[in-house]
Amino acid sequence: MSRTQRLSFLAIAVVIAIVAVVILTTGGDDEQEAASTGAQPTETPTQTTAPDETPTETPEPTPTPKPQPPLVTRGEVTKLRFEKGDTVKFRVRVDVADHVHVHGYDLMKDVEPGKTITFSFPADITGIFEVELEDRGEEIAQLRVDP
Ligand SMILES: [Cu+2]
Repeated sequence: MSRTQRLSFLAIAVVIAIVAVVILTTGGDDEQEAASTGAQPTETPTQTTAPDETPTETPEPTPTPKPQPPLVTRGEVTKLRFEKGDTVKFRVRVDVADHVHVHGYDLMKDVEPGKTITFSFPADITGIFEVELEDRGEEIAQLRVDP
């Protein structure tokens, strides 16, 4: 009988183990479903991986502000120096409405108070030129183009 009892215990233990495994497995499935439900949000972070590419593009615009052309304002004569063949590029922001006149190149642009305008043109004339607020006759920058 003792062997039979041991066999019975073994059988019971096996059954319990099987049941436990089944329950755990079923529970595991539920968790996996929950996990797969969570896997959808996990796909969202995967989409975040795509936006990660966007932040990768974001550093590209970030360097763009770095090479911002020099900003010319009133109060001091900004020295702008380029070499022939360069692209002369600078910005102007003043607190008055006027016309910005680049002598030598004879370029003129209207400027509004507080608004930034940008000049960009090829440095094909060497020399030192005045950049002025035309109406005021006020020099705001000195453009120098070396050979
Ligand atoms: Cu002028």
